[in-house]
Amino acid sequence: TKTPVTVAVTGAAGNIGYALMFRLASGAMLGPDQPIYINAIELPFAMEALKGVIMELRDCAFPLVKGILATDDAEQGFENADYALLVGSKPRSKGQERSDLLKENGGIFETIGRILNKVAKKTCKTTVVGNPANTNCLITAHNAPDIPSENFSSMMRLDHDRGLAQAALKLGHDPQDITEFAVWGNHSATMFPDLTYARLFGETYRHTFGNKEFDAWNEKEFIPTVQQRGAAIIEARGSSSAASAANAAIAQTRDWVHGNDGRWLTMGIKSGGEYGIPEGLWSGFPVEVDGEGNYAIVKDLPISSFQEEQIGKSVKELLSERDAVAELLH
Ligand code: NAX
Repeated sequence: TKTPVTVAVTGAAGNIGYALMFRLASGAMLGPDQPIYINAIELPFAMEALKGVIMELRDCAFPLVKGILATDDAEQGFENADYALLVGSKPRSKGQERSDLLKENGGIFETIGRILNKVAKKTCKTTVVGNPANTNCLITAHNAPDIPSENFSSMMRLDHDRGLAQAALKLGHDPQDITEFAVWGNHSATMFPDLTYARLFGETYRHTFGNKEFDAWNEKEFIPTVQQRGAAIIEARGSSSAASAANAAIAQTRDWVHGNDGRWLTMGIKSGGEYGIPEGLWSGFPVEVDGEGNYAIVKDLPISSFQEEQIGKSVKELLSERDAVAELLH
């Protein structure tokens, strides 16, 4: 049997946390043969709610769970962590400026980065879910200089899976039938879900769709639907996506660790300047994973002027977010 690993989760008593904890404990993230310790980290005011979540978690009697820690002390929570899922973040309050929200959340992730650097394993893999996820991830990695920056990814998988699902639904196929799809840029309404290279059973998606009709549908329906999906869910459900976000956090981390049969994924990762995306930004890219914990950006893709324009819009937003938190990045 494998040695247990430690998974730290912040925001464990929140909406996403409530869906995430049980999937994690069931083995959906690290596999059915990997025992885990779960360290649930919350703010002091949410500790009572967290107690309830953990009572339920115990009541599932999951065989893989070897220990559960509930704490509002992040140093204790991240101690020896092998994986960190950073979900906890402050929602925008009424009338608050976006730049103030960025700074406030940036402060949270600055602290978490320092603590990870100090107490987590140097091999710890971190997935940032809390918004603005890409910029929060940049801040966390920046403040954890002893952990390789490749070990920090921001969650773009929900956007990826939303795109796959819409594209598949349109042609009456299964999401798994579509390959070579990815989302570029920021996890926000500026993201660019990109079907340019997508294939359906080897044939291009565009061709199967019908060359003539594709562009209009892509630009008027597909891209806006994926970009606005989060808002549409809030409108319909009365609160933001939680179970699908938890699923995406599990899926992104699982595929990063265990691989996924050569399919492209979207992960928010540090740019090395690829495809004109400025070095040091965390952006969505098409990536491939090797099943041993490594990923690489898909290389040498031809980029059209339409793609360049779409990617550019989102990159501009990422740059302005980075500017807004510049004081946390020295
Ligand atoms: P909730 O407000 O329900 O839960 C957040 C929880 O985090 C709360 O229980 C809060 O006490 C806790 N928390 C806040 N700061 C913390 C800290 N410093 N340490 C530990 N815990 C802390 O929000 P929820 O709906 O669960 O969403 C969580 C985050 O995910 C939000 O920032 C949200 O915007 C973001 N999302 C990101 C997505 C993505 O694709 N990257 C999609 C879904 C979601 O919108």
